[in-house]
Amino acid sequence: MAVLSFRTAGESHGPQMLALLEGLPAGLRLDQELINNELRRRQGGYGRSQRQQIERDEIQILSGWRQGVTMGSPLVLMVPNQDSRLEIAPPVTQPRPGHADFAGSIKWLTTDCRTTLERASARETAVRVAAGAVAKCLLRHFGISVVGYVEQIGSIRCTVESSRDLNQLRFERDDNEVYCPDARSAEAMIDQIRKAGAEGDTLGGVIEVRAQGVPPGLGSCVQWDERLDGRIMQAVGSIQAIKGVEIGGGFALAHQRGSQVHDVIEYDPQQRAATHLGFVRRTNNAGGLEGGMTNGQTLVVRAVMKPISTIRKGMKTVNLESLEESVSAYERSDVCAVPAVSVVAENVVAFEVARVFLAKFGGDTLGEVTQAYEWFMQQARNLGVKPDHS
Ligand code: EPS
Repeated sequence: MAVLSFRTAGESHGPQMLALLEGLPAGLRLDQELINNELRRRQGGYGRSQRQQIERDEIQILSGWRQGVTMGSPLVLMVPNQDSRLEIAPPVTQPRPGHADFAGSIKWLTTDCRTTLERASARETAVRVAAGAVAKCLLRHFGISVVGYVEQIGSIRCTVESSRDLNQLRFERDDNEVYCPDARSAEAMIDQIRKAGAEGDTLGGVIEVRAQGVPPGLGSCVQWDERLDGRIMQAVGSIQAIKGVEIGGGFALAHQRGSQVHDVIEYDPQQRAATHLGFVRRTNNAGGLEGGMTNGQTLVVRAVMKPISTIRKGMKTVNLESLEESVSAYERSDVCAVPAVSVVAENVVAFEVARVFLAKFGGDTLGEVTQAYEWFMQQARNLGVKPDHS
């Protein structure tokens, strides 16, 4: 059995974006409507560019399934690009500060930033979302749900209490154009985006992802690259324009003492059936991860997105052909893509959870995975109650 993984291919203005995904067990029903819904949400959000009026992202699964069910073979996921014009797109010689344009042009020894920007583009996140949505088809089979939303845009920040019900959060998030679960903050965010756009500028923000129903013991403390916190930081930190990732209390923990930060452990036998096995943590500063392993509490991941680097009013740069002072290139741009990034982060976190889930419970068929999961949960529930858990 291959480890659950995916790689992507495709250019922003090429014919399509692609992902090759492998490591799923056979027998898993893939829900195209679920996948397409995530793709639609990623295209949306207040502040998106005219490009999203051209694109109509819909998944095509080219291999690895039959009659709607996985076969244990690699999946090829394809999202066509409607704005496909790679061969005729003009060169770009004025690198945008903050974009991959400059560093990539030096790296590939060219004065044409298009060599870099076509692949660096956040268009690639369409297929990352598709891969994550496929992973969600597995997770929901085991009662795991993942929700991402916007917490801050520009200077407008809303606080989402840790006790909020995830379904309620999702419902309120889906009720406005910035995917923020607080309606009043959402209005103020929209206002800020409108103002930034009118001034030819862009805005960043903060997104949060929560995953509930995740069993304890996923990931590992044994090797650095098996620690789930590290894997999540890599997966989320590699999303275009992300500049920081936090788990649980994150950077705010620096200001407090250990006794204030760590989540005390209690036990309530009435709650043994839940994924946290009756071990109650009244706070969740750890964000569901201790020692690189899930502890049965809700996973909490936060990330900051810098403001988009394609700016209508332009920024000072150098023309790579003439080496003269110039203004950064502009064709069109999102004013704010923080709502879209909340969808991307939700789906990449889902993928990482599915990866460690299958690392622990993996098998060739969904039946084997289910059996391994149920056996483990049963043993874990008996910890302390029934001494022999080997
Ligand atoms: C992007 C630049 C823009 C965005 C694109 C990401 O593309 P274009 O240059 O065609 O206007 O629209 O995002 C998407 C196409 C998308 O689907 O998210 C960039 O430079 O990263």
